Amino acid sequence: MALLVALDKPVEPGLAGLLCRVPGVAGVKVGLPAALRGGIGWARSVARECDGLRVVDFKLADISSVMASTVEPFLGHYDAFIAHSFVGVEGALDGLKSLLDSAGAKLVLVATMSHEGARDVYDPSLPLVERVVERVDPWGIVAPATRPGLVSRLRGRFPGKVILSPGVGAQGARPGAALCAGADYEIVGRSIMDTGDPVEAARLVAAAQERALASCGGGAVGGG
Ligand code: BMP
Repeated sequence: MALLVALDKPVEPGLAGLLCRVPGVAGVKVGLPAALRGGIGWARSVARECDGLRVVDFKLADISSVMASTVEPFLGHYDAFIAHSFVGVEGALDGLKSLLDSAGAKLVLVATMSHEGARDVYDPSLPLVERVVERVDPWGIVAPATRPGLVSRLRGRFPGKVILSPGVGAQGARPGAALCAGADYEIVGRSIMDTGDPVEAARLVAAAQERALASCGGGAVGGG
């Protein structure tokens, strides 16, 4: 179970549930454009349909009180929340982490990103980001499937953290590339959702992950 389907547009009722039941699909990640267009009620209905890992991805980057009020409507409905690491600890990630801990929810910090522009600021800042990760102690980190070397580096640095890797499919990485480098989950959006049959597309991506893992000698994935 190593595939997280990224919902960046609202989907029809029932589809999230079908996707979550595809073998190999671990859960869904709801992005800001989907939540803005679908609304909080839609996002909660997605969470009710899917009994896998449910992640809210608003890439939070603000002071803690604002991040707290952003996540509050989703607490009790979603399992994990993604925030940027560059906002730092005091007055920002410390408060968010405490809130999520007290609500029984998980924090995921972006370590670096999958697009080319991540080389401008995020990549050179990786040593600083790693220090933030050490201090905040999130459940998981985001690392790019497009650059599996960085996934390996972060896996070595943080053996106990769950690694979520976007960039498979539309951004060019092949299914399994990040899993073979040490990620627990690959996040896949458009190459599943922008097809005529997202359920079948998810099945195909999950099967491709399995084949890649078999050939790189990867073991059970989808840690938590
Ligand atoms: P797609 O498979 O369509 O490229 O979507 C990737 C998903 O992963 C999007 O929801 C995006 O917000 C997210 N993502 C990313 O692409 N790169 C990152 O570095 C971090 C992300 O969360």
